[in-house]
Amino acid sequence: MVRVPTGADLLCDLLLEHGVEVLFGHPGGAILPFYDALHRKPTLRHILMRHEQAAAHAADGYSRATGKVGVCIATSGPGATNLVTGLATAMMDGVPVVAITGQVPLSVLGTDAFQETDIVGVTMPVTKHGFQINQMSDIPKMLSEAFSLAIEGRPGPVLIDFPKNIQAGMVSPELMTHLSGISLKGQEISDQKTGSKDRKIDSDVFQEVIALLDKSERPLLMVGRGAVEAGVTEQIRDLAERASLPVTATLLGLDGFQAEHRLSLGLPGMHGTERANMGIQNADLLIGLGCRFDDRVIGKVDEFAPKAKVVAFDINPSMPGRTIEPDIFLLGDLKDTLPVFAEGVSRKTHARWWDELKEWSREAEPNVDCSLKPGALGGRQAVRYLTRRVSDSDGIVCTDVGQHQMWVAQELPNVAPRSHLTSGGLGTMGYSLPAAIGAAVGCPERTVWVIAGDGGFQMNIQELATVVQENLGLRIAVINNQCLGMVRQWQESFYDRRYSAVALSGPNLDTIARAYGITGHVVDRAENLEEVLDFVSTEEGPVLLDLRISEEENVYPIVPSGTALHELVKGPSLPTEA
Ligand SMILES: Cc1ncc(C[n+]2csc(CCOP(=O)(O)OP(=O)(O)O)c2C)c(N)n1
Repeated sequence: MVRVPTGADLLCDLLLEHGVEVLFGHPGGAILPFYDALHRKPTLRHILMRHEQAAAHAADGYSRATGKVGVCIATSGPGATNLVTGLATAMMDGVPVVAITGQVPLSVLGTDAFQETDIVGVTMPVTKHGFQINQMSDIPKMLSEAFSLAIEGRPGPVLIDFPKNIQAGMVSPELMTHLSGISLKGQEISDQKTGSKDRKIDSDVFQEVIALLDKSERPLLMVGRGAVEAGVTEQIRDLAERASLPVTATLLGLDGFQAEHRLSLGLPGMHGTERANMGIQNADLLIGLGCRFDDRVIGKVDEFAPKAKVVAFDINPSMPGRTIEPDIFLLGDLKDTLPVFAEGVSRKTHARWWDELKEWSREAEPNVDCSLKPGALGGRQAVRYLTRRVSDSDGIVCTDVGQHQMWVAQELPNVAPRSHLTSGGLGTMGYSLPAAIGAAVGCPERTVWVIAGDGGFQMNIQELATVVQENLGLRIAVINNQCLGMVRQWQESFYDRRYSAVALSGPNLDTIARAYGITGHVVDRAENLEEVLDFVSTEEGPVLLDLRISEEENVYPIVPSGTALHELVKGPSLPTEA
């Protein structure tokens, strides 16, 4: 007997047609018909996450690592609301994610039914759009629109709320016939992403920018995640090399420009290098490529790049005026705009500018000794050797939020695009482990590393079970300072050492790892680090390193809030001589 497909079957088929291979989710009552349909679709892989927040982060990590749209699934009510932080994280960083939530049947919608939440309303500010399916015929159209919207312009999350009765309802023969005439191939969707060909490119503006660069004596490029998302990192390197342009890559653009390239100035902003920050403050032309000039990058807004004309290439029409007003704004996908600009750029050496830049340190903390001579393990030291392993393994690194995140940003050597995953805009603790799950599922051939703080790691620690169940060979390193390090640092520096609610006691992560069936190692001495890293690098994984460091180490440089980039504090103030 031929089985009449349900709305949920139809959704599964359409997901496959859109090129979806994997979903990250957690089931529940209002999404059961969908999970039942999934049971009939073995080609659609489902990863059972232990928490819906983690499902959203995993979809986000999958997308950042692969360049495809990540998909997450949750039930109605608490399942759906648990997605919110993950969606907000993806929204802030421009990551294309489609979230599908179960909803109570239409017949009881609006009655405070069991597990009913207006999730489209709740997520409105943290998604590009939310759809609620109201009838069977909405399914193909809304799914198609959701996938288009997620990748169109500045990418971001889109939500589809799917009432249970429509999931379970039968698709009419008329709708089936109608659908068989429509092609919804994923290819068409990805074509739309590059489909800005009919956007008029105003060549006068490009000529103006080219002329500005030609005249400029102290130019500087700032690369953001937009460049990674647009896939133009090689063109940026060629452009920079041709005109000897200094390049600073933001936290989310770190994998958009090789850190060890001779033209790299390092990270800009709050924990940026002296060379990058002083470069920005002294540049006469600053060209942003797919970066949104966020407050952590620009410091005191009125004193940001005071000598520079600022040019911003961005896909988001609402970028100008949010934090800064660029002198010239070039709206469009970098894929389209960068070649037009790059074509007109001529060869230069900017030798004098480079002499000036080299006076400022490229290293974050040049005076910190990171050699592995016997002694207590340090945070920067641990991160330096870990990130080398990431680079040597051509790996992907996912970080959490806090001091360790900044050490990674400062220490990360060359990595390929889509290899540094972190929550930059929202700064979401708990991001790293689930994002790494998404990355490992999307890129099974690559080594995926997690570098987390002990605070953030515990926010999604339950996902160790997912790692084991899915047999993902993650290398997990927890930089364990037994406290909420970054908050402690701020309390030390800006609240006169009044430490409030920052001490974390336990748990023993090594024992926790073992409870999940993961090998754990504790390192607290510098001289033991390399040996353990050698072991970890050759292990199949998963493996967890509990790297114990002092709680007192701070991240430098720092541009204190409300100050300008040139007011960066280079290191702890040295004790005054008696
Ligand atoms: C979900 C969430 N809650 C709170 C914060 C505020 N916050 C920022 S950094 C930080 C401390 C992080 O501590 P830990 O994870 O141990 O990392 P460390 O700074 O020690 O490297 C906190 C609480 C946040 N960013 N995200």
